[in-house]
Amino acid sequence: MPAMAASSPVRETRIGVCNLCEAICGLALTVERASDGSERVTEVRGHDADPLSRGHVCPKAFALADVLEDPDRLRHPVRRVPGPDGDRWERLGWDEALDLVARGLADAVNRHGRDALALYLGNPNVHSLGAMTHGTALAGSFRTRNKFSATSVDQLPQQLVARLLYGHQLLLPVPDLDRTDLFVVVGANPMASNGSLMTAPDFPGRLRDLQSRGGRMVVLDPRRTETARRADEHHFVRPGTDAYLLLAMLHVVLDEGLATPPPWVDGVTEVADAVAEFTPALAAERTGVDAEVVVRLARELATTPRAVLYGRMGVSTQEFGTVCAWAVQTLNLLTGHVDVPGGALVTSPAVDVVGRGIVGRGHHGLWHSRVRGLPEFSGELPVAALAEEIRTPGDGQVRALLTVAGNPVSSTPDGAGLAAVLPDLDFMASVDLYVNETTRHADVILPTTTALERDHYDLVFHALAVRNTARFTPAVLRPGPEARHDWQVFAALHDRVQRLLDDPRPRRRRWATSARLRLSPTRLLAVLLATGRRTTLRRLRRTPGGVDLGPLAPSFPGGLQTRDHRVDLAQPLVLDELARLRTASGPRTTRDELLLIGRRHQRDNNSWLHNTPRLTRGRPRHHLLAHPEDLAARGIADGTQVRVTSRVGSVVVEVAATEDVMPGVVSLPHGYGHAAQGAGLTHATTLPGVSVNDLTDPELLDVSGNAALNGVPVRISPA
Ligand SMILES: Nc1nc2c(c(=O)[nH]1)N[C@H]1C(S)=C(S)[C@@H](COP(=O)(O)OP(=O)(O)OC[C@H]3O[C@@H](n4cnc5c(=O)[nH]c(N)nc54)[C@H](O)[C@@H]3O)O[C@H]1N2
Ligand SMILES: Nc1nc2c(c(=O)[nH]1)N[C@H]1C(S)=C(S)[C@@H](COP(=O)(O)OP(=O)(O)OC[C@H]3O[C@@H](n4cnc5c(=O)[nH]c(N)nc54)[C@H](O)[C@@H]3O)O[C@H]1N2
Ligand code: SF4
Ligand SMILES: [Mo]
Repeated sequence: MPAMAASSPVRETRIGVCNLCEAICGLALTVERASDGSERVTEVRGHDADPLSRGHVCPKAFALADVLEDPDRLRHPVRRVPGPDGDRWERLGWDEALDLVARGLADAVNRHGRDALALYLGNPNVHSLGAMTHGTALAGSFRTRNKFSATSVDQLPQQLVARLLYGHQLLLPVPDLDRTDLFVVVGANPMASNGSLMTAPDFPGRLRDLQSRGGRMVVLDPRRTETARRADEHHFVRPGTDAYLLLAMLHVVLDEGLATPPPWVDGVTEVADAVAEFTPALAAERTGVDAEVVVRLARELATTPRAVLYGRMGVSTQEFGTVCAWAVQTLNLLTGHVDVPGGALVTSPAVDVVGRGIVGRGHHGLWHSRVRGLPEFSGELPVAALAEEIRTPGDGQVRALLTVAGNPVSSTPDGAGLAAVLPDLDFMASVDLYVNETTRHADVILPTTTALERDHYDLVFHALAVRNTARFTPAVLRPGPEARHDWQVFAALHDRVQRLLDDPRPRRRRWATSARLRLSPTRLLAVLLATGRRTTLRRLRRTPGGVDLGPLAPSFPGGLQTRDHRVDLAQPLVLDELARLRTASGPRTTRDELLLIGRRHQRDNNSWLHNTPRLTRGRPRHHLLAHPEDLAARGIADGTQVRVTSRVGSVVVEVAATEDVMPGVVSLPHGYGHAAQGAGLTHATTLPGVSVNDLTDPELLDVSGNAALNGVPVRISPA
């Protein structure tokens, strides 16, 4: 290294990855090293040579650098010390903190049994290699039935349907965006979200390509979203009624003899019988979409050789989410668009988490929650049941809680109700970077390194991407001497808790887990890659931008995970739901009620990063959006404060009149309302807005147990 004048910092470019959303964009970061050896990120750009993201980034990528320097971020473990003027956070050393947490968790189990300990795993867990390799092992070692995660406020119906139809909860065909000619989007806003269960970095660019090759995008959404604006066709759908629309499309396809299912699909006659009553006329009455449009869309989907239907949050977090998820797959299957280029195909990732059984197939309803009898899915209970499991006395009552990278007070239905019962716990600990609306109730918070300080390989989103690629990104920055990686925290907690339990796991299993958790995620990854034989860690280290493994390719029926390598559409759970839907009258609203839906913005990221100035400046975006007619009918003026009331709660927020929402619909973004719940973030607590989940209802669930966060009946009045 050449000698440098002490005053001139050294700059170099390092390849990293953004782990904030499912697009997993490759980054080229400028890192500046000062003469004292300290390093900081001074610039974040997209990495042009990345075979998947091709240079794309969105404004959120810069927040990764902001997090590193954020004074609000916890850099060492802390203990909450209650005082007369509120809580104080006292610094702890790692050993002391880990001992305290292990003691608190083990005590609850020793005194009250395993189910007395609840876990909540938040969204960023899926975006961390260490959480996937080590966190899941720690969670399993507790053997509690009270395991919860963000899955049941998100994609649970889609995982359940994947399990039922394709034999594995993660075997989900991904829209072949780069080759399709007709992309029908129901309840998703990829222009803002950059895709979900469809890793599609640079969605805007891929859409431009689609449209310039003569392809079309059709959007069905109660709001004229950023995606709807770019669509060739957009139709308003009444929230929570999509099942009628999708089933009517199936009706048309089957009735008009347009079905061309592959030979490995069974149950077509049962489906034809089951959808016979779901006519386009009924769909029009319930959804607000013209019957001719429903018929035409069904015909276009069936007759366009390269076409695909795609549904996401809007259709999974609603009362008939499982029916919607099933209908989306069934429409794609019956119109011959599954497992063909330009339709929807499953990936063949370098680490095949599905085929190699790294993630289990999934199961549903093997046991039920104690209080409300809600079904488990793959060992997790619906998070809508968490508060009542803490609140309700009796055998199996939750007495201790561990949250990892999550914020359920802000992100799950009746968050305020959950916040109200957290202080009743005997003990609570959180693994998190911040004091947030949830972790502020913890006795101890254990902060871990951030994304840019740890090695990353995406075990989940390569498996859900529009193209097969593989990419290993070594840590961009060296963590500080006091920092711990999440996997180190998980390994330490495993060993300490097992030592303290009166009834630990059998010694052989304990030792095996302990030994495995001592290996770093990168060592484990090397083994997974080597045995997967598509590439090696050594090759990935040589090409930090990632290697291209080609477009998605057909793999069914061999690749199906069902026992007989066939797909049975006639699933009893779904057929029972159709019977329930037949007698339902649509969303249960009275005349003065409106239906509340959610909203994501390109510069929001669920409930965090609201303290980074770069993402929060600009036009406020926390408003309740409402149609001018609905406001006029209630004597409410644009821009004024309104009271929004649901069965569970009430909030006051500014309203913005817009014809971008369907009449009868109002919209609030989630992840706001930091001031009300007193998060420890400096800027966020001054950010206006309310938490939409103070209105959403833990009683409104889909059959899978997923929360119906969309289509919540509310009333609004001048505040
Ligand atoms: N009404 C309504 N509610 C919703 C939704 C909606 O559309 N409408 N969306 C739902 C969806 S899809 C999701 S995924 C959930 C998300 O819900 P959650 O997962 O509960 O919440 P997040 O806001 O993602 O919170 C992530 C937390 O993890 C911390 N964190 C970030 N990175 C790391 C890390 O590397 N290590 C550790 N230890 N911590 C980290 C952050 O500081 C933050 O506190 O919200 C759901 N809630
Ligand atoms: N910028 C940004 N990107 C993100 C995130 C983020 O917070 N910010 N979060 C990430 C996460 S965790 C996820 S899960 C994904 C989600 O990705 P998406 O599903 O694409 O995101 P949403 O914005 O929730 O889109 C849901 C759409 O459904 C519509 N909708 C609501 N109710 C109904 C209904 O009843 N019927 C129909 N047809 N539509 C309805 C809403 O108006 C909205 O446009 O985004 C990811 N990407
Ligand atoms: S789209 Fe934005 S937030 Fe998502 S991975 Fe890419 S840069 Fe990060
Ligand atoms: Mo999500």
